[in-house]
Amino acid sequence: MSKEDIRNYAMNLGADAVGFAAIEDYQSKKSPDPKMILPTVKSLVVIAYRELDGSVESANSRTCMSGRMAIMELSQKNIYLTGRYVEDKYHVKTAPVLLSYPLDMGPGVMGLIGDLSLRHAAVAAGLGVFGRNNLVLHPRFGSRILFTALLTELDLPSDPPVTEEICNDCGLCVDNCPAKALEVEGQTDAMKCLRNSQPWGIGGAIGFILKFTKAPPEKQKEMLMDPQFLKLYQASFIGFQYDCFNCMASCPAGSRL
Ligand code: B12
Ligand code: SF4
Ligand code: SF4
Repeated sequence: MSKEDIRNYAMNLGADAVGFAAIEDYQSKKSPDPKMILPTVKSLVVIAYRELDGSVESANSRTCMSGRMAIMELSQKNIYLTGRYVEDKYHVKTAPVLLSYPLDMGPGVMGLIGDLSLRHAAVAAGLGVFGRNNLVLHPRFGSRILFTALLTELDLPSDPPVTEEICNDCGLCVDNCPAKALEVEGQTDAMKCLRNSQPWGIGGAIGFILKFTKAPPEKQKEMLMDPQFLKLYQASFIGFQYDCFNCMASCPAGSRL
């Protein structure tokens, strides 16, 4: 009863799919215990949004990122509204996990492990299965889907898992990864992916600062007018900016394509 009510509520806000997982069905070896987020957690509500095909496939990286930022904004608002709806109606606590960040930037983790693995949460909530690209493939939207989650104190059973084969093992994701980050099955080389997909991320900023501090004053002036600095400046207020969507865009899975 509460599952359908919550699903309808989130779908009416503009989500593309909603799934539920009992907390014991969420298994992600490398991730922290979800009780670190909400000690009394009993279930996860996983809310999914599809990427626009035209933004994911665009050769203009600003267009790709515009589509992503639009989902970030919608999903951020919706996770709050859904959490507030569940708290008010069912008198339980809820805690949100957003699309990508904030992330734990502490030693040993350095932004590479989320507080909750949204891919494993999505699989446990019956929203899809892992593909060769290490993304979760949804039966209808394929790889072009993103997740947020709400931890709740509601005692809810998991939705049935997806049992159909969605990944057809065509290898297009592997071949189209410019960083060669998907060569080993079941493992994304995070550093190779990061260098290629987030050139204006932390690595880029550290590299620029190191060069800048060693440069003579005249060179420093030049460096501040360089497109590299201007892009880093933009990233400093926009947030992480992805420059590569190839493993999503090249994947033919999903019946809409
Ligand atoms: C940190 C991070 C990254 C890091 C990766 C670090 C890592 N090893 O996971 C970097 C920067 C490299 C990255 C890249 C990308 N990311 Co990212 N990322 C995250 C984030 C914030 C945390 C992930 C995490 O906690 N990983 C640590 C643990 C869980 O990973 P792991 O146990 O080692 O599992 C890995 C493998 O073992 C394998 N795996 C695990 N179990 C199984 C089971 C089977 C059967 C198989 C085949 C594989 C497999 O999958 C994982 C990939 O390395 C999540 C959001 C979130 N909170 O979950 C988004 C997220 C995973 N990213 C996402 C996306 C879309 C991307 C990119 C396409 C970039 C972009 N343009 O958006 C690329 C794709 C890279 C790829 N093909 O794997 C989406 C994935 C959506 C989906 N449909 O699956 C997420 C869920 C964001 C979201 N809210 O939707 N990301
Ligand atoms: S985002 Fe780009 S670099 Fe990273 S794994 Fe996907 S295709 Fe490769
Ligand atoms: S591109 Fe092909 S091999 Fe890669 S995940 Fe999609 S269907 Fe699977």
